[in-house]
Order: sequence, then structure tokens, then C-alpha cells
Amino acid sequence: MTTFEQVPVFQCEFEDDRTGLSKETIKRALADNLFYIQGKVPATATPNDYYMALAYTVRDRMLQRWFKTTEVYTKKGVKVVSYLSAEFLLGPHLSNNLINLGIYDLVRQVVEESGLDFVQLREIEEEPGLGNGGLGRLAACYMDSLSTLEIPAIGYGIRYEFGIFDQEIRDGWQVEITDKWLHLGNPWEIPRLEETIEVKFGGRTEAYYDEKCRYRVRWIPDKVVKGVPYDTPISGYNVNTVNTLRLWKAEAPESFEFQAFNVGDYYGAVNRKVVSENITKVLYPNDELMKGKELRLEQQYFFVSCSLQDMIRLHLQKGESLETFHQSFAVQLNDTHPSIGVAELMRLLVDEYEIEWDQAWQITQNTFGYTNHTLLPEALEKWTLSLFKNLLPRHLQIIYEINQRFLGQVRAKYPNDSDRLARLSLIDESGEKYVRMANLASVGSHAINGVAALHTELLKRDVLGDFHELWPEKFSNKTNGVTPRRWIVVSNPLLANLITRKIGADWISHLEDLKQLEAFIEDAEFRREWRQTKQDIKGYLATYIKENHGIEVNPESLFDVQVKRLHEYKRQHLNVLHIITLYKRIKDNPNIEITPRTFIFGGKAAPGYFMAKLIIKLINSVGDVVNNDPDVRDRLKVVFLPDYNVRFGQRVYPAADLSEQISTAGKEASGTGNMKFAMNGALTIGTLDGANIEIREEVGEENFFLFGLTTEQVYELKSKGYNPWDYYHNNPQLKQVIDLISSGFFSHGDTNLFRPLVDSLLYHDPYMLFADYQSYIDAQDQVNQAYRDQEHWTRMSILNAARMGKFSSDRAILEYCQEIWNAVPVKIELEEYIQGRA
Ligand code: 4GP
Repeated sequence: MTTFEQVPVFQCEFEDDRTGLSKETIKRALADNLFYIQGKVPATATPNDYYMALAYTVRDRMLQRWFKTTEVYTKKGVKVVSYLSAEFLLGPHLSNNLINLGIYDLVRQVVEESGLDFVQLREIEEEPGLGNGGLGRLAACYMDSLSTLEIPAIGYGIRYEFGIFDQEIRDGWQVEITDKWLHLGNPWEIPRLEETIEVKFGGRTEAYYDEKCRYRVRWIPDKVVKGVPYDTPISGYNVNTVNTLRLWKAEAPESFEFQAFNVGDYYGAVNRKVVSENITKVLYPNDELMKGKELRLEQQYFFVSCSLQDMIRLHLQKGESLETFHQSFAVQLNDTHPSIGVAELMRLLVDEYEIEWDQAWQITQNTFGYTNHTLLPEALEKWTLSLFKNLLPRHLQIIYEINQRFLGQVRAKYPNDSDRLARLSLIDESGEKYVRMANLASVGSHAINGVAALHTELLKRDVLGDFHELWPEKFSNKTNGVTPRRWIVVSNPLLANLITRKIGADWISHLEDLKQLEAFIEDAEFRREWRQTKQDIKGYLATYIKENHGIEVNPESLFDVQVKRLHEYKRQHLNVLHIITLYKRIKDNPNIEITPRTFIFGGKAAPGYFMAKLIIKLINSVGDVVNNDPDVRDRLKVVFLPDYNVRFGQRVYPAADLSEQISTAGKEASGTGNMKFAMNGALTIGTLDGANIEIREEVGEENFFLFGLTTEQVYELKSKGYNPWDYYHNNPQLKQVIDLISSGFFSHGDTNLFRPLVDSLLYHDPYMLFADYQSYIDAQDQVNQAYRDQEHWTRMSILNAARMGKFSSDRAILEYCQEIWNAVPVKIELEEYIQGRA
């Protein structure tokens, strides 16, 4: 095969106009892209046109690397990690790519010398919000690390036309607005129309005997949908690797069904097209809540089928036979959303490529790994048999067959244990029958992992306890990590520069190097610079809040931040109980000495999650009262910043003094926001939950504000019979706070508004806020004390950042590579003339 460098037209051995890195060339490229791609001249160009021209200028500088990377991966013997995820919460590309390519300052300069406002252009980018929260953002961090570590990888997902909704706050309530991220075009993606794939749905199956008299089944679908791949380059930091994120868009096979049209059914013909294309229209905005909607299963099957067919195509193209498929691809299931892949790969191998069942099963199990992200029972995916049968009749048969064989093994190992059999079965038969996707993923994978040490232990004990007993060797822990490129370098250039001045820049790809900062802990000048940096960033956030939300906050106050999805288990309302406690102290004694605090919240609630939306209303209502009470004298401020997303995260993590990680122990699988805060020098107040436990181990217990029940204590109290009323009656402070909410004090006298929330706490308190209340308040009082000693606080802040090496996604990805995927780095070499150019 001739490679593209061998084609004469590509053999340009000079710094050419398109991708050179001299200032002149970049300036010229900007003008060219504005004219030739946007079709504009400066007189008519909008800021978006300039942004697009800039984005193309950067993308052009990734293309040689991207082609080269892709070309190397098609070679025999290279094992590619395939990360299957229904969500990739990428965030803005521009800055991240500039940093990874090492041309941020250069390009910024050129843009500014061209008379444009770089920051304005940067802010125009619509971020691809193709995820709900932690799970989707983790996938994005992992893509960054895979490229940085030079691991051959491809991410597969869905190109939702509408990503996570934009949030507005009206009268204190969340209002959802459609996210039209594609409305002005997306310069980062390239459609690959020629690699379109067909996916079948519905219909029936038919048994037959083939020419060798073998029993076979064929699937006669009633609908076929086209999957069109859109590729986005994922650059690595300071390396040549540019991996691909391939997102599938659904299209109808014919935009017009001429037959239907000819018989006069114009509407029907067009409607079927619309229905097919609905599959990738919108992201389901629920995190950790499973809703058995047909369209959701269609989405999952659609992208998984496209991706597996694509991988098989690539594998066969290498000249390999399918028996070695698992040596070409390590496929990771990001939660159960892609777990239908187990049945789909079996179908492809057995039905379409005529491989014997046992061998196909071996290939399948060797191919897949499964990561679980949540223990919440309401998040475990299951689909009714009838829905499954209608949409995927052949897959249901395959699942039955897998189940029958699997339960045979279980029966042999545990005779006469029908309870165990019922729990392990892929089919839930306790009431209405369901397919259990976590069981399918566990049976079909060779490796199963949780995302923090505690979470993995709880998985092994509870949710997947029977599977762990059966196959202990399949289980391992892979504590999450986040990429320091986006979460320090892009988000917090001031801090990144300070660190680099002290210890050099290696920490950006070797985060454990931050440890070297500990050597400067006794250096008063360094501490002053550290403090000043935090102060400057807080100042920027204060200005932003003032300009965008009209609220004056004091940058000298302690910035106490809780940003994450709204969920009762994350207990934003516990934070509110603390705010009201402080407020009450001031009201009872207006001259009380109190550490000034700004409480900053951000996060979206699932649109159908009433209690979470009521918590948003409560935060805003308490804010209204506290922020406008003259007695408070600006010592407390409460701000709920709307539309929390990746971009906003980049602004807020660096400015935090205190990170709120206050979930009920045993509920938060890991948390990754906790890591982003601590890397940026915030201290954590938290429970012994998820990755908090490991963060505390790393930073030292003296640098962490711990409170609350342990997981064991939570279980124990629940089993003894937890009665929130006891806490209410025995703790006068808590009673006052609850009574104040009930009295209508924060709701203009309306005693009904917050009643569902208060009643839920008083009568059930499923997340045990009352049990943890006093311990939380005590820990917050310690925070106040500690913050008054700024020298000491700064030391703790530096130590937090310095000891965060473990929480780089590079570490996590390396563990996956070594222990699950068996994948190794492959260096991408560029010809010298390209290397010097882009
Ligand atoms: C989240 C978990 O809630 C969070 O603890 C974890 O850090 C994150 O996954 C990444 O592993 N789960 C989800 C979800 O976002 O939709 O289930």
C-alpha cells in the first residue's frame, strides 16, 4: 500500500502555508481559513467566523500527526484500546489542543497581533456537552491520557445533536434549555461518509440449516439505520500521537422512500426518516437513574453495533482472521450502557462470520472489560423482555443461550442453590421479567473493575457479590484519575506557571513530580506566591460573578465550593443546613466573630428529579435571604451559578479554598471533582467515601477535614432502625434550622414549598443528613479556625497539590493497560520536516 507521504503531492519539504509554525504562516493561515472555509473577509466576518478560522488553523496543525497515528494502528500486531462510552463530556477543544501541541502562547500572540481578542474567540466555542457528569468526563480524561501515553486507542460513542441541556435559573428554579452545540458548525470533526455502517432493528428471526447442515439463525429486521462516523482528533501532550474519537450519527438509509412516496404516503416516507434519525438526537439527561425507554436501548445498540462492525472491518483489513480479534482490540465497557456489545459481538461472530459458539464466546470474553460506576440500585440497567424482544429479537435469543450455558456452570459449582441461580441469572424473574445488563457485562467480560478502592470492595461484597464469589480473579480496582493538562494547565495557568518555575515542566506528564513542591514548604516567599496566586484567581472569579450574575462577593472570604450533579446522595442540602446554621448564629448574635465565606454552588438536576430541583430552589431561596440581610454584613454570600459545565469547572476549581465532598458514605463511587479541587490547592471537607478515602491517605489526615459516619456505621444504623426524629429532637441547633425552613422563612411565608424536602428528611432521611449533621458542623468550625491562620492554610494547600500525583488519569490508564488491556505504547514518528512544522 502506498502511504500518503509517497504520493508526490504530499512530499512538501518546506514549511508550507497551511501548517507552518512561523508567526507569518499562522497569520496567513488564519486569513486563508477565514476566506476559503468560512467564505468571509474581515469586513463581513463575525467573531464566530474568526473563531472557526482559528480552530481550523489549529486542527490543520494536528492532521499530519493524526494521519500518521491512524496509519500506524492499521499495522499488524498493534493492539488498540477501544473505549466504548455512551458519553464523552469533552469540554472546549481549542485551548486544550493548543496546550497539547505546545503552541498556546505563540498562537495567542499571533491572534492578538492580528488585532483580534484571543479570549473572546476562545470563549465563543460551544463545548460538546455529550455527557451528564462524572462518567462522561472520566471518558474524556481517559482519552487525553491514552494519547499522552502514546497508547493506540479509539473512543467510540454517540454524536448527540443535542447534548446535556443548558440550565437557566428563573425565580430560583432550574429551567432546561435545548443545547444547540452544533448550530454554528463544529470545526473539530470530520465526517467519514465512506465508512458508514448499517444497523438493524426489530423484526424476527428465522432458523435454517446451512449447506453443511448446520443449524443457524438469521435475523430479518424491520428497520435498517445508517451510522455515519464523525471523527474528532484527540491530541496527546507533547507527543505525536493523535488518537480518534469516533462518534456515530444515525441517518435513514434513504432520505426518501420512493415506493411509499409513489403510493402517495409522502408523510409516512419522510416520517420514517425522522424516526431513524431520532436515535442520535438527544442525550438522556439522567445520571445514575435508569429509565427503561426504548429509544435509550436503541441508542445503546446503535452505537455499539456500529463500533463493533467498524472494529471487525479494521481487523480484517489488517489481513487477520477473526479468531485473533481480541488480540487486535481491547474493548472497555464504560458502565453497562454499551454492554449489549457482548450479545452483539456473539451475533456478529456466530451468525455473520459463522464461528462456532464456544470459540466465539472465548473471543468475546477475552475482548471485553467492564467498569462499574455506581452502586445506586436505581442506576442498574435492566430492560423488560418485551422491549428487548421487539427491538433486538436475535440478541434476546443469544442472551438466553449465554444464560443457559452460564447457569449450567453455576449449577455444577453450587448444586441446589436456586437463590444464587436466580441472583446470577441474566434474566430477572422476580416479577416482571427483565434482562440485567450488569450481569450480561460481568459474564461477558474477562475483567471487572470499580473506580475507587472502597467502591470496588462494595461491588465485590454487594452488587456483584455472587460474581465475585464465582470469579474473584476477574475483579480489580482502578481508582479514577483526571488529566492535569485540562485540570491544571488549561484551567489554572497562573498556578501551572508558578509550579513550573519551581520544579520544571515534567510534572505535566508525570504528576507524581509535584511531590518536589514539598521541598519549598518552608520557603516563605514561595508560600506568599502560592497564596497570591490563589487570591488573584479568586479575584477573577469574583469579577466574573459580579459581571455575569450581579452578585458582589468578597475575594478575601473563604471560597467554599460544591459543584457537581444535583443528587440527594451528594447532599447539597447538608451544605445548606450549614449555611442556615451560620446565618442563625449571626442573627442570634450579630457581632459574632465569623470567618467570612462565599458559598458557591453549581450543578444540573435531572429534569424529572423533583427533589433535586427543589434543592436548587432551596439554595437560591436561602441565598436571597442571606445575601440581602443587613445583619450579615457581607460575611456570608450564597451563589448558585447556573449552567455548570466543563468550561465553568475550569473557572471554578482553581478558585476554591474548600471542596465539598460530602456524600453519604458508601454512595459516591469515586468522585473526580474532589481530585480537580485538591490539585488546584483546595482543601477537602469530606466523608470517608469514594476516592476521598484515598485522597486523605495521600495528602495526610492533618490536611483534610473529615466528618461523618463510615460505610459500616451507615449500614449498622440502617439495620438497627434509623430514626431521624431522634436527631431532630436531641439537637437544638438542627431543630432550629429545620424549623426555620418549615416556617416559610425562606419562602416568603409559604410553608408548603419546602415541605416535601423537610418531610423527606424528618420521616425517612435516606441519605442520613441528620445523623451526620453535628459532625459536619464541627468539621466546618475547624475549617473556620484553620482559615484564620493563613500561613498554616497555605502549607496545607501546597501539600494537597503536591501529593496529588496518584490522581492523574495517566496513572489510571497505565494500570488499565498493564492489568486489563495488555496494551503498550507505540511511538508515532514523524518525518523531520513535519516534526518541525506541526
Ligand atoms: C459517576 C459516579 O457517580 C462518580 O462517583 C464517579 O467518579 C464517576 O462516575 C466516574 O467513575 N457515575 C456517573 C453515572 O456519572 O452516570 O453513573
